[in-house]
Parts: sequence; C-alpha cells; structure tokens
Amino acid sequence: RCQSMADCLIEERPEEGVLLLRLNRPQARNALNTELRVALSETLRSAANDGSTRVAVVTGDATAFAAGADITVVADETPMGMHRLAFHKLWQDVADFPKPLIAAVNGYALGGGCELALHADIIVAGKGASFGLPEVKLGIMPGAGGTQRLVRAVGKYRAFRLLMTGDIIDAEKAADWGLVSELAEDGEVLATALKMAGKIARLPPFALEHIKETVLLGADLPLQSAIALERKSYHMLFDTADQKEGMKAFKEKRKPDFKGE
Ligand code: CO8
Repeated sequence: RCQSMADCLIEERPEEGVLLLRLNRPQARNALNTELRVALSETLRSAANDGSTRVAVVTGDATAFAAGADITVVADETPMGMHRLAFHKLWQDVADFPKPLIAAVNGYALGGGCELALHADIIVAGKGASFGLPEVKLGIMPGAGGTQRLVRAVGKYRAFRLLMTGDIIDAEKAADWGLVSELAEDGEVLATALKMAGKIARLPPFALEHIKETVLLGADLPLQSAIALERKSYHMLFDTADQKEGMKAFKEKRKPDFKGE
C-alpha cells in the first residue's frame, strides 16, 4: 500500500506547461491499486482545468510502467463488489483528459498498465519495454477499455493474438504494430517524451484539444459526421487569438507566442 495518494503518484513540473506524473509503487511493479487510480483520476481532472498544464506525461520506473491492476485488491471480489469499486469512473477521468497525454514506457506495460498506455495519445517506449493484456491467464479479461482500444490501435488479428494468448510482446514488435509512436533507448525514454511534451506545450492549446477530440470522437462516427465535426472544430479555431498570432507570426517571419487564448 502507499502511505498517501501523493506517495503513489509523484507530480513534477519539469518545464513550463508540462505536468509529469510518475507512478510510484516500484515494489509492486507499479500495479494500479485504488490509491494510485484515485490519484491519477484526481490529478488529471484538476490538470484538465489548470491553465498551467498544457500537456501531461505519465511514466513509471525503469522496471515497470505498470504491471496491471493490483491483483491483490480484486482477487476476492464479487461482481457487485467490482461494480461498487467503480474503477470505470476513475478510468473515465483519464479518458476525458482533454489535453495531450504522453505515456513514457519503460519495462512492463501489462494488463491495466497496458490499458493506461492505451489511454495516451502518444506512446514513447524503450527498447526493453513490453506490452501485453495477460488477463485471460487470470481467468478474466481486460476491463479498462483494452479490448476496444487495442483493436482500434493494431487491428483485429494482432489484437486477438494478444487477447487470446496473453502473450507479451517486446517494444520493437509493438512499434512494428503501430502501438508505439517513438521507440527510444531505455535510458532516453523520459527525455524523449519530455522533449516532445515541451514542444507540444509551446503549441496552441485550443488547437491541440480540438485535434484530440476530433480524432478520438471521429474514430467512432460515420465518416460524414466525423468530417463535419472536423470542419466545425476547424472553423471554431479561427475565433482564437492563437490562430491570429500563428498566422501573423508566419507573415512576419518570427516565432509565434501562443498564449492559449
Ligand atoms: N498486482 C499486484 N502485485 C503485483 C502485480 C500486479 N499486477 N504485478 C507484480 N506485482 C508484485 C508481485 O506480486 C511482487 O510482489 P512481492 O515482492 O511481494 O512478491 C512484486 O510485484 C514484484 O513482482 P515479481 O517478483 O513477479 O517481479 P518480476 O520482475 O519477476 O516479474 C511481472 C514482473 C512479469 C510483471 C510479474 O510480476 C507479473 O506477471 N505480474 C502480473 C502481470 C499481470 O497479470 N497483469 C495483469 C493484471 S490483471 C489486470 O490488469 C486487469 C485489468 C482490468 C483493469 C480494470 C479493473 C476494473
């Protein structure tokens, strides 16, 4: 158990606009217990409304991003007990985080840990990282969107291969399957993710939020509706000061200064 929520999840501000969240239960391979889930959900919910956060990076440690749900918490649960734990509400806060979310993955990303990575918009993984949804080996199945997000990310046949065997794949294969945005040397993962985060933090937040919303919502809409959603979002951005600044800076051949207005 962690002593407190702040213990389970360490918050850092490596640079302006960037929120770094470190999962911190190294003794349990960062397995997601209730405190850690609550900490993640509350931190992301407040960061969603906090103008000083433009992008969030979630990471674990050198051995594990997260090895899944904490099996000891749920081993003796009943269906109603699982329902009352209401973990789905905590996951919803992660899914609803409207700003760019980057997962910096070293080591194991298994079960709920893999599902956490699947909530991210960008995954940076070390060559020694591994991914899998081994729930079937425990007599259950993924319960945090894994069946749906994995198939959308890698397609039916690759997704079933992982879901039905519980096999764990290495980062090179995950990258080959399109589950990794950027493969890095193990020691370079966080630096690579933070560099990307810093770049994103200097870009206009309204445009980023609309890109995220349009991609994620649009993926589940009929094409015509998704294109209409894209058009409305695109047109709306012409009401922002950052659009004026971006285009003015281009004409004046200088770097834009996006204020999030
Ligand atoms: N839960 C609880 N404890 C864990 C977990 C976990 N998922 N994973 C590791 N630990 C603990 C171990 O029990 C061990 O504790 P102790 O030192 O007290 O014995 C400690 O972490 C270190 O683990 P290992 O000694 O096993 O370390 P290794 O480096 O040898 O192996 C592995 C690491 C391969 C990650 C191995 O620990 C393992 O296989 N872990 C389980 C992986 C797994 O099955 N994950 C899926 C869990 S189920 C799940 O995620 C359901 C998702 C649904 C989410 C929504 C719920 C509502």
